[in-house]
Amino acid sequence: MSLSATKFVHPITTPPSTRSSDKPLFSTFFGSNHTKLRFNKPIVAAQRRSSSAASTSSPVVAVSDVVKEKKLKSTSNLLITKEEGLVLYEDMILGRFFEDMCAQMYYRGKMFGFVHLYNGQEAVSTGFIKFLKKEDYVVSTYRDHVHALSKGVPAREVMSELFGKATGCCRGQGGSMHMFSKQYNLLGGFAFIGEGIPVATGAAFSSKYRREVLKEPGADEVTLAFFGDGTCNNGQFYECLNMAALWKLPIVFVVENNLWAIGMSHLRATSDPQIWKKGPAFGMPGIHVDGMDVLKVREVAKEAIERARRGEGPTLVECETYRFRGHSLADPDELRDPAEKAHYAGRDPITALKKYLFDNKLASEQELKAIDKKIEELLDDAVEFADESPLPPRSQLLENVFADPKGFGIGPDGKYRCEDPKFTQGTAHV
Ligand SMILES: Cc1ncc(C[n+]2csc(CCOP(=O)(O)OP(=O)(O)O)c2C)c(N)n1
Ligand SMILES: [Mg+2]
Repeated sequence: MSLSATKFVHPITTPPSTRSSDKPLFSTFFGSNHTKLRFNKPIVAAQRRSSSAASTSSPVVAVSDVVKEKKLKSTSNLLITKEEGLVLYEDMILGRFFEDMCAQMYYRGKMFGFVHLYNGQEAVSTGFIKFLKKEDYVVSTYRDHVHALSKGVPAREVMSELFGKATGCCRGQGGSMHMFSKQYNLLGGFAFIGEGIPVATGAAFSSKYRREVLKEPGADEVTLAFFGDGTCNNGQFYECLNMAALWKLPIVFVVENNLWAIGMSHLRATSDPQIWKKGPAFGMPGIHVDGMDVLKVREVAKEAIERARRGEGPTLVECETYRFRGHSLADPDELRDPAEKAHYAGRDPITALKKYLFDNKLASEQELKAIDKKIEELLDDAVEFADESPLPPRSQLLENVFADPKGFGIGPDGKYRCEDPKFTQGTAHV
C-alpha cells in the first residue's frame, strides 16, 4: 500500500498558549458541550453486543444516551430516589466542608507539607465511589482526602492523619498525600503522579487471579484508579491501559480532567486533549462525562463498575471538572484567568445537585440544612479528636521504612548495623 494514498487528517487545533490575551479556553467546555464529542453508541446496547464483541461497534458511548435509556426503563422520570439524592448530597457536603476545614487548620499551622484540596471536584468522587462495595479498591493521588472520605474512612482518621497524629489512618506517617486504609481498601494516596495507576492495575489483577485461578467465588472486587489530566501524559498510564485491556481487568480508570496540571493548561500540554479517546485506542470503552454533574457521573460510573464486575474489562472515563482552589494551599493561584474561575464557580456541582433535589421535590431546604449541620458537627469533632491525639512515638520513625525493622540492615556478623557504635558516626542521630 502506498503511503501517499493515506489521507492526512488534521488534528483539532488547540490554542498554543494560555496567556490572558488568548481567547478563553473554557468557552468550549471541550467535552460535554462540544458537538464533535457527541458519542454515538449507548453503552447498554454495546454491552448486549459484547458477545459478538469484535464486531464493528465502537466502544465509545454517549452519556446522554445512557441517561435516556435509564429514563426509559424507569417508572418515573427521575434519575435518583430521595434516599440516593440525600446520600449524594451528604457525601459531597462532607467532601467540601472537610476541605474548607483543612484550609483553616493548615493556615493555623496544624498541618505540615503540601496539602492539595478537592473543592469543585466532589461530583467525581461521590458519583463513582458511592457505587462501590466496601471490598472494592480505590487508588488516589495526592488530592486524596475526599476519595478517602467517600470510601468510608472516618473523618476523624483523615483529619488526624493530616495533623500527623498517631490516631490517623496511617498512624501519622503518611500525611496529606498518602492516605491509606487497609480496612476500607483505600490503597493510597501517591505523591508521584501516575504512581498509583500500576498499583491499581495490580489490585485489579489480583482480584481477577483470585477469582479465575484460585476460584475464590467472592473475589469480584472492582478497582477505581483516580488521576488527573496532567498524569495522562505520563508513560505509566499507557502501559497500564494496555495491560488492563489485554487481561480484561476489573478496573475503571477515572481521569479527573480539571484542565490544569499545577500551572500548565491541559490544552497547551497535550497533543490530543480528548483523553477519553485513548480508551478505544487500547480496545476499551472511552467515555467523556460532565464531571460537574454528579448525576451524569453516577450514570457512567454505574455502567463502568458493573461492566468491570461482570468480567467484561476496563473502561476509561474522562470527567471534565474544575478545582476551585489553587493547586495546593501553598499556591496563590494567580495563573488561571479569573473569568475562567468564575465560569466554573457558576457550575458548582453541589449547587446543581441541590437544584435537582428541590426542582424534583426530593428534598426540602430544612432537610439539607440538617445534613449541613450534621457534617459541621462531625468535622468539629474530627478536629478536636485530631488536636487532642498524641503524636507518634519517636520509636515509630523507622517503622515501615525498611524491611529490617531497625532500619539499616543486618551486617555480615548477623547484628543490626545500627547497633554498631561506629555506624552513625558523622551522621545525624535519629
Ligand atoms: C512523576 C512526577 N513528576 C512531576 C511531579 C510534580 N507534579 C506534582 S502535581 C503535578 C501536576 C499533575 O496534574 P494533574 O495530573 O492534572 O492533577 P491535578 O493536580 O490537576 O489534580 C506535577 C507535574 C510529580 N509529583 N510526580
Ligand atoms: Mg489536572
